[in-house]
Amino acid sequence: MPYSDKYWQKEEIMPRREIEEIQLKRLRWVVRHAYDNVPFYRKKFRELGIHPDDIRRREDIRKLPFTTKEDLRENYPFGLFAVPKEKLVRIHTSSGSSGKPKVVGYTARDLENWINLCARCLYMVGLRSRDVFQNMVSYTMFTGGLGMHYAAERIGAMVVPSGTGNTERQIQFMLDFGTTAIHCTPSYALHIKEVAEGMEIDPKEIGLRIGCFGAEPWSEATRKKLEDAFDLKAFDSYGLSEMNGPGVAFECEEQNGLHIWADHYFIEVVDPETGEQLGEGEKGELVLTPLTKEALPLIRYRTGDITFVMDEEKCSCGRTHPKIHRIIGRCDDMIIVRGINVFPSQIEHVLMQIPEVGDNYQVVITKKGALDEITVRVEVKDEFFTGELADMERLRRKIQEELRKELGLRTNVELVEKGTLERFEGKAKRILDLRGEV
Ligand code: DLL
Repeated sequence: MPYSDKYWQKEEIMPRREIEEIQLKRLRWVVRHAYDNVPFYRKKFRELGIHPDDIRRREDIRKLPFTTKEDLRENYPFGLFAVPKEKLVRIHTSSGSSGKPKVVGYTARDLENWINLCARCLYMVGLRSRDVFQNMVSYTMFTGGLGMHYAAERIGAMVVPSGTGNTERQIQFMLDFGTTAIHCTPSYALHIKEVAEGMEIDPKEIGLRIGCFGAEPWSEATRKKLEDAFDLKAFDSYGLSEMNGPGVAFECEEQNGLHIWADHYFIEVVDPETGEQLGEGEKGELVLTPLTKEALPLIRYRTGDITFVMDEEKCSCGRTHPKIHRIIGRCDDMIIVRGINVFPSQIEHVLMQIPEVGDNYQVVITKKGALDEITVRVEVKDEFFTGELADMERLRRKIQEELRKELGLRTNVELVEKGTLERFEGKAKRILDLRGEV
């Protein structure tokens, strides 16, 4: 049994040099595996005049081609798989914004590795066998449900597989079963808080200790809001279906950056425009190569997620794996207004610090002539909704000013009553891009 109250894995604390040795060994394996078993890669490698034997040092990864989301879609469903179908034991999909979903597959060994990595994450944030873990994400094609479910079981926690929806019942379960840890998107956690308050239950009374929140960008201000409301510690969880699902990177007790498991993923950050590799501390697109995946060995996969690798210094938790900054946004979520780049997470960060602002907002992007305009629709907390026009105008200007200070540009702000905007059980869709509309 790899997990117990007294044990954590030696892989988490081994010297960086050893991690790098493992990386090289596994990189060479995965490149050879892809070349031998995926015609797509053999063709690409030949076009570039490279061969798996050319990978002698870790730096040689730069010689390899990137793999994109489009490559996965174009090879729908199983075109990039490296094993025959009878070796697969499960598939999941990731629904993109358009077209065919991306299909990802697992051999029995892939599943073992994945469960183990997710268990590492949960153990890292303090989940133990005495905990009750309520898993409030979708259990179907989304990787978040089954991925974390098996990991919490492996630690020996009692799992409540409640999935999404029926929020009042979720809260009742928490109270009845003595839930101590929850897993959901941060936007669903905000919704749970609101519903609990509506049921006249103080979220603090539920008795939660640990919140694992991920699958979408969220901000430091939202963390504070959730921690204060539920009296728990909130940890950021990052992953993507193409790299198994959750369990790629996770915050430790320090809550300052996410440890990314370098014995299973080779990490690069590149300039999204040029593909050039960037150094530590430089913000760019995260590129990942899974080092142990048998079913789907994607080489230099462009995640589309913006972050940077944090300083080398050893983390106070003792783990030696590098850390990435919380995801700042996705390349395709970036809004460019009058030459200024804006990520929705920056808007969220400002709004969640303003006491009068409720938990829900929406960002509408429109075109006025040649220029893009941002309108931020904000729900006002009941207790601040006075109905007095002058009060509302004062608040509107205040929000506009706070946003201007952070973003460096003027936005339109529209105040709406609590309950006006859509609530989310999974990943929130807070951006409404109307630029394509006439
Ligand atoms: O969202 C896997 C997951 C499940 C992660 C549960 C964490 C918890 P996909 O549906 O394939 O997989 O979506 C992956 O979601 O490329 C990011 O853009 C975004 N994302 C995931 N986690 C975070 C996070 C799952 N912590 C895509 N912060 C990724 C910001 C995140 N964005």
